[in-house]
Amino acid sequence: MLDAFSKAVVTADTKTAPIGAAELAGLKTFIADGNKRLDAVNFIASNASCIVSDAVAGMICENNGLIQAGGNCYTNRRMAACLRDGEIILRYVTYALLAGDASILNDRCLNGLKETYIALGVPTQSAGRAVGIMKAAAVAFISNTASQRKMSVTEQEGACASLVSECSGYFDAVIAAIS
Ligand SMILES: CCC1=C(C)/C(=C/C2=NC(=C\c3[nH]c(/C=C4\NC(=O)[C@H](C)[C@H]4CC)c(C)c3CCC(=O)O)/C(CCC(=O)O)=C2C)NC1=O
Repeated sequence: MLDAFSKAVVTADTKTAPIGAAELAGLKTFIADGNKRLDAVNFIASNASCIVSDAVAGMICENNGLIQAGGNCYTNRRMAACLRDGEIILRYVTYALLAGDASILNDRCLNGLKETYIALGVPTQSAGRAVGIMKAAAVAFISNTASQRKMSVTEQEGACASLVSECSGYFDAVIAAIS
């Protein structure tokens, strides 16, 4: 598992190079944006169950076959497994956002997930759709545009744009890994 700092060190070491000015500038931005990052992580994490249940409900609404006999969310056991997977994925995305690095998401959550899903008959396209809905919700929370749940923070126009795109990238990585 790496964070933005360890990543800079490991990357420099594999090139047997010193930490360069560009890497330091990147880390300075990481520190300067630290409070925004923590707010974003907190906002997603504290709304996690709402984000997950909304995404799974939306996915099922669009594809009712999932909860009918033969569907992969049919029976409470499978429905619970699906909601749990949504929570696991969202949790690892928030870890990556906190660390500013995707390695924990890749190593501990996505590694082998597609193979697991294929072996169990979990429809990866539907799983990708649920992740896509979670992405939209997380983006709304980071940019504080979730209509029903506004957080009281000092708002600067476009201030969280880079966090939005970074977090979107983690969700896109999940979708790519299971597609
Ligand atoms: C390290 C992190 C980690 C991950 C990522 C993880 C995923 C994971 N999801 C599983 C099952 C499952 N995952 C789903 C998920 C879904 N079915 C659908 O139709 C939807 C598309 C989707 C929800 C969005 C379902 C239904 C099962 C149970 C499948 C079965 O047993 O028939 C299983 C098999 C074992 C079990 O049932 O617990 C694993 C290992 N476990 C972990 O420990």
